[in-house]
Amino acid sequence: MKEIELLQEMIDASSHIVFFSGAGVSTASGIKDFRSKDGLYQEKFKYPPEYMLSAACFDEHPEDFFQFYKSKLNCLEARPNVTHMYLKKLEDAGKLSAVVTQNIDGLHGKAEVSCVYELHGTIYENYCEKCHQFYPAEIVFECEGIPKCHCGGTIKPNVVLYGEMLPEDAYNGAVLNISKADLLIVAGTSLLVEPASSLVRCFQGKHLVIVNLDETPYDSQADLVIHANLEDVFRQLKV
Ligand code: CNA
Repeated sequence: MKEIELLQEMIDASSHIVFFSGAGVSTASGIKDFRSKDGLYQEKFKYPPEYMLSAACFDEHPEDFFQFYKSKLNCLEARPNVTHMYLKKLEDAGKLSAVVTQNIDGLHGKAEVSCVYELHGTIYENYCEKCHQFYPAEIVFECEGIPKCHCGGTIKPNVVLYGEMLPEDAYNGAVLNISKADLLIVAGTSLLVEPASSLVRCFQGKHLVIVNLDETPYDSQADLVIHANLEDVFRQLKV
């Protein structure tokens, strides 16, 4: 594919690459995304999915929130795929400055990429709302009903729910790295979730590349758009 050759040339010519990932990067690891044809938004739930994953639902209907969270977002068994592993090689070669991700599955970390900004938090961190005691993800996913701390408080996953702010450190790190990058590869994201998607506008470098199955609102601004499966693209790329 001609586009893959072009992307390879851009990677070869760049030394401060930032990779901005969304749920589509993890579908090859068996984790459903939200908005594609096999995504979670095609299923029927008690409330609309945006509400199921909102701070309002966590506060008003915690039973429903945790029922959804535990049945739909449990990806403890998932393993990194070819795209995650390519990024690890790119980092080892000194060419990748950072991964900025909207994913909460921890797969970039499992691939041992060290510079990862998790804009929407991670399922692997969970804290008691009352006493702030840390709990591992297994406790939350494997308990019955609402996960409770020994102090009686509710254990809250450290994932950003609709209606909540992005974590300041991750956001600032993302802005800094994207604004200094020479190549920004945006992959597996519909770019429909704000404020994460607007981070693309911080990019001032040479090449903006979008790799995604479906169209995104930023396609017209990119230097290269590849509408293809990420696995098919990244399997062919060299470091
Ligand atoms: P989204 O809106 O569901 O978009 C995913 C995009 O990926 C779609 O446009 C698809 O076309 C594309 N896509 C899916 N599979 C592939 C593939 N194999 N190759 C190429 N493209 C593919 O998800 P976003 O990440 O844009 O939305 C942000 C939400 C989704 C964040 O709040 C996440 O926390 C949330 N989310 C995360 C996960 C995860 O951590 N793995 C899973 C589901 C949802």
